[in-house]
Amino acid sequence: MIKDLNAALDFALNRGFQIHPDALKILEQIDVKELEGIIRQVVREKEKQRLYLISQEDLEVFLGIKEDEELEDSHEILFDPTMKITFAEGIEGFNALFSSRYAKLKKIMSNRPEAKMLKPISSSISIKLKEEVYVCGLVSDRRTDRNITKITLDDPSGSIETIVIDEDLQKVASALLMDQFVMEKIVASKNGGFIVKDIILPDIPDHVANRSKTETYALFVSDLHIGSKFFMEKEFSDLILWLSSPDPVARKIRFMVIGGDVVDGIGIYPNQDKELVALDIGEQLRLVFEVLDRIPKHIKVFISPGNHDPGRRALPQPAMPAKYNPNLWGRKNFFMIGNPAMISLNSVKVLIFHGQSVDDIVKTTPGLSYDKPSKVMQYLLKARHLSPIYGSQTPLAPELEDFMVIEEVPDIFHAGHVHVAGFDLYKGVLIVNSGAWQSQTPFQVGIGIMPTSGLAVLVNLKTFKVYTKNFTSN
Ligand code: D5M
Ligand code: FE
Ligand code: ZN
Repeated sequence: MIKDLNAALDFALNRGFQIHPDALKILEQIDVKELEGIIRQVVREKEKQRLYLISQEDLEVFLGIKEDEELEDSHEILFDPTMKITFAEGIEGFNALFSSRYAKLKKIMSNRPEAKMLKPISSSISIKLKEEVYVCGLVSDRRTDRNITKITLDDPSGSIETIVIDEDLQKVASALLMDQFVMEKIVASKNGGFIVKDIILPDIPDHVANRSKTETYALFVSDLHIGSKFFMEKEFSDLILWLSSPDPVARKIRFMVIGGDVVDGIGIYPNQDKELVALDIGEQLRLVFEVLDRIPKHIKVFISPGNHDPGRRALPQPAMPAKYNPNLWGRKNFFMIGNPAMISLNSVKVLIFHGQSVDDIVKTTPGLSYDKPSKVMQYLLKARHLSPIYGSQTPLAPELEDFMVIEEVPDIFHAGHVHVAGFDLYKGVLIVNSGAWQSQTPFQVGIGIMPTSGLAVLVNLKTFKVYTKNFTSN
């Protein structure tokens, strides 16, 4: 017995480990047949952490003989569009949508000191020469001719064309998105035009994030694309297995957020059927449940849809309908929510948005690209809107209220969609793009997108430290 113990210990000692006498006492109790396997696994875990002492606690945690510290796991769904969607029709709906956008963003802007000098556009048109005023509205036109940029703003009272001459301001102007809300300081010039002196975005103030009292972790994933030949079934299954392992981080996970594109869907892009393993949405969702059902029940899972998921395409999207997947709706620790949604995890406010609008923004904005999705997400925070551009690739529904306005500043802003992971801290808000669990598709090969696939993103909700764990073999 002692001989076997010594042989097993040699494995650790030869790798530079020390073993605490209290740990030794535990090891002496263990069945010899299992001893070597246990020591090898503990050594592997500790080497990853670069800690070379095996303590009593390590073994207690590994063997599951120690109770976990009390980890708080309270949640609240603060905003979910599912029950608010009205399916308003036609032009009337869009008028209401844009009035709502204007009103909500003007209210956000009214916290700024300049807002005291705001004037409706209709009365700004008759300001005296050299008089300065502030106007705000939605960008309805932007054009650059030679050295000047012209921006047209609309508010409920009217429309005004303004002229940007200053070089630095032109840079700001060139990044403005169509239908985005801005405030401008303007002055009337001699020839009857209005010269822009300043461009102010709603933006977020410096933010002190809410934190969890305990070191509870949240796992962020998106873009599984289950049903696609390129869904990384092995890697994702390994992730789910790991959730039940004795790994000290895995043991602290109480929340999992899935940010859309859970399935690959049907008829989402031309000739998609050639890249599918399941040709029916019900079958794809059956596979989803088969995979997610293995998540341990002490983890609360929040499932939000993306552009590949069933429900409706236009934003905001309702939660995936129960008719396709009653099991997902029935599971006690699963929460089916819409896109976007805001949830609270131990008081930490998490804004979940699949990220469809990133495509339109990257296309029209100099300096933003697919390889830095967190910078695009930062721009959304500055615009205080998740999908400003109307009439491009991202469909917006003619709701009576604009649910895409970022009314409340989140503590964590999570998106996916572009299949490239990225993190950032902007004014105290943690920005997370969680990559994908789908390997590079032929389409992505064609346009040169190298996805970040198989990377689990974990956030310690007390410290806001981000951890990643790579589940691919390379
Ligand atoms: O989108 C994944 C990423 O790939 C996202 O940035 C859009 C881009 N994408 C995907 N399909 C197309 C087509 N057909 N045209 C242009 N861009 C595309 P996902 O939502 O996972 O499909
Ligand atoms: Fe996707
Ligand atoms: Zn997507």
